[in-house]
Amino acid sequence: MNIIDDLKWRGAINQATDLDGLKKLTEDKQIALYCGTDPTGDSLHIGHLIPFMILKRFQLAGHHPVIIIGGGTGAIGDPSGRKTERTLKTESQLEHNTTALTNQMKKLFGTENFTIVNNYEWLSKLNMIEFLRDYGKLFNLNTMLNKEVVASRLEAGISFTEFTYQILQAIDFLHLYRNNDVQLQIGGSDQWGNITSGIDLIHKIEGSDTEVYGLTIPLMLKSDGTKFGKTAGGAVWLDPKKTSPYEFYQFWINQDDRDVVKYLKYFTFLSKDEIDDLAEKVKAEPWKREAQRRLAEEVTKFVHGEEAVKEAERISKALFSGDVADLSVDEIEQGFKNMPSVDVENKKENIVIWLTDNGIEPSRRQARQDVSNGAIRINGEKVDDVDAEIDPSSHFDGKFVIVRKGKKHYFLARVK
Ligand code: 485
Repeated sequence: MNIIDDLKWRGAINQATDLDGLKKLTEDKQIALYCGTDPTGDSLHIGHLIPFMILKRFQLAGHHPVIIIGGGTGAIGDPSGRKTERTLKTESQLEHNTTALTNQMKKLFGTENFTIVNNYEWLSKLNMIEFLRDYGKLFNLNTMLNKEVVASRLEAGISFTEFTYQILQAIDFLHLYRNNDVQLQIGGSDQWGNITSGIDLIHKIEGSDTEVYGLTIPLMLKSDGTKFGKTAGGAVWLDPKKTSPYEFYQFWINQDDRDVVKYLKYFTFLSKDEIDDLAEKVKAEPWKREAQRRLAEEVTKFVHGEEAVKEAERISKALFSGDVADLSVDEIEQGFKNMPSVDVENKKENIVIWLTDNGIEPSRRQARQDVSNGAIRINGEKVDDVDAEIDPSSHFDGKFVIVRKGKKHYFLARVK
């Protein structure tokens, strides 16, 4: 399937300057295309992933992706999609974030047939007279004021700095057109104004028949109306230190039946046939959650690698079955991050006293009852003798005791 038809089928196209022209161009030759991101943070989150996965789809189809990390534009701040003025980032913040983002991108795109550049390189060299004469003169104030991003901010106010942002992004597109043969820019729907600014600039400088295109991707919506990509703990990050691979995997496996097919189309490289097949399974046997499992596997594999998928599956299985004895210390840290935990002394103690004194059971009576009913498991083993002793140093390098009450309730005791 042609890449543009594939994107249409995936529902991944919001606005485009000339889709038929772009389809023809991508059929005729391998193109270079780009997407930019500003170093406002030191990790991407899954909201960013959509445009970058589309770049990846182009790469897999033989085209050449270019990524801009906006060290220059990030020093200014894109007003798109924001109601208020940004606080400027310091130079050292921008540098730190640029390095972190560059490393993440290299993990996703490899080194072959892929270019990553920082627009600080060329934007920082512009002097003001040149900026105003060579570029400023080509931007019509009315057109700039009419861009949705600016128009929506006029009442609350927008600084000259942020107002100028669209010119900088336009200069980037021109720079990449000239130096890297880039003919297409993609981005989220909030980037439409900036992308079309670039196309207008290229047409003015390079001639109106210059073949360049723009395409935006729709905002991801969830069927329950809540914001996509957020959990109770905040955004879902690609940095494994911010969102562990297990949490990442859990995020995908917990998606609603109503959303899962849409996400398979956006976040996996599975073919139409494979996704149609999974869609059938969501209808026929939703309780098996096969589509969700496949989604979690595929996205986790893309972002964190095959090993991380196995680890996440091992943790999920252990927590579900209760056979936690073989988990590693690192797997316990990941799997129990959002479960209740208590700090305990490294001291042997009777189980009833230990459970009560550490606040896992509300009273000795309740503790005794749960233990004798067989509802308590310690480190995966059922303990139903009220006289049993707990030795916190016996498992997991003496770091943890895992308590399970009933089928579902886990507590992590961290040994002091
Ligand atoms: O030449 C460019 C320089 C900078 C940018 C793009 C091209 C970044 C862009 N202005 C921007 O602010 N992007 C956002 C970011 O960096 O967080 C988000 C967009 C989103 C999607 C994502 O980047 O809000 O729609 O494009 C990749």
